[in-house]
Amino acid sequence: MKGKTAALLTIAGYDPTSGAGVTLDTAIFRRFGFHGLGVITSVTVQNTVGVKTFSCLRNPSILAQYRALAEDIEIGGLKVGMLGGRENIAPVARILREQRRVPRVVDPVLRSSSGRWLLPKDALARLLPAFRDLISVLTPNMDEAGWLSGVASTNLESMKEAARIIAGAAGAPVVVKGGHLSRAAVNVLYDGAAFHFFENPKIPRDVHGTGCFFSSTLLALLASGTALVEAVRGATDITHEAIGEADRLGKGRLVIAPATLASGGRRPRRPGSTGPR
Ligand code: PXL
Repeated sequence: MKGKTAALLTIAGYDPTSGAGVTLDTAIFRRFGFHGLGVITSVTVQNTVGVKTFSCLRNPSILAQYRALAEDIEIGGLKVGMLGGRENIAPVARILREQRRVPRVVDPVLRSSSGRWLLPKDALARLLPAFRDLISVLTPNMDEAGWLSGVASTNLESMKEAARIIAGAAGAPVVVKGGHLSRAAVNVLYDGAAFHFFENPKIPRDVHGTGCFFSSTLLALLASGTALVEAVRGATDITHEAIGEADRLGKGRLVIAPATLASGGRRPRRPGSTGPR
């Protein structure tokens, strides 16, 4: 008889293109052999060109959606993406507290690439205090790291400083994703004691959803029992591959290709990380 397959949960927004958000995250969980559960925080109206508008989902509430799943299904790990409104911060903090025995990845989605705030700016200051000591790892991009830390992240030194400040405020390790650095794509992990750097050549392609892809992949690796540094290395390299394989869906940005999301999708061909600096 086959054993029970573990389930991973994403708490995130709905992107009708599936280029990001809950439907991308659950596809990634399945790629790694997990069931994919989703709690929707917000509904966006968008296409590959950009986000036109969104609304924060109040009914059914996040907690009602979550309770129905948690009373029935064992959750092996969870990821938080777009929250969509300040009213979603407290219920998500409660869920993170309830699930503190499993890996919890928080991707602080603050703004779309097309420039729309996906968490109202006035909620920004509440995020880290509310989630303090409830997170396994936090995954801001360079812009988000700047807004969360107050240190504009433009190069490795400022990414390190921002990571240290955010880790202190969140009580958790932080990966600052450096896909927008000018020379190479370098992710910087601060684990509370040391910095680790994960480098790949830059691929000059504009791909939507790479932040969701990275954080969901990281959760799947952590939930598979991979230690943090190795999981960040794996997620970095798998995301690099996914960017190389990305597809054109509409008139705007590229999206992650269906083949990349296929069950048992390809693993990275080579180690793409550098040692500590
Ligand atoms: O890529 C950030 C992001 C995350 N989640 C949802 C989104 C977006 C950007 O548009 O729509 C639901």
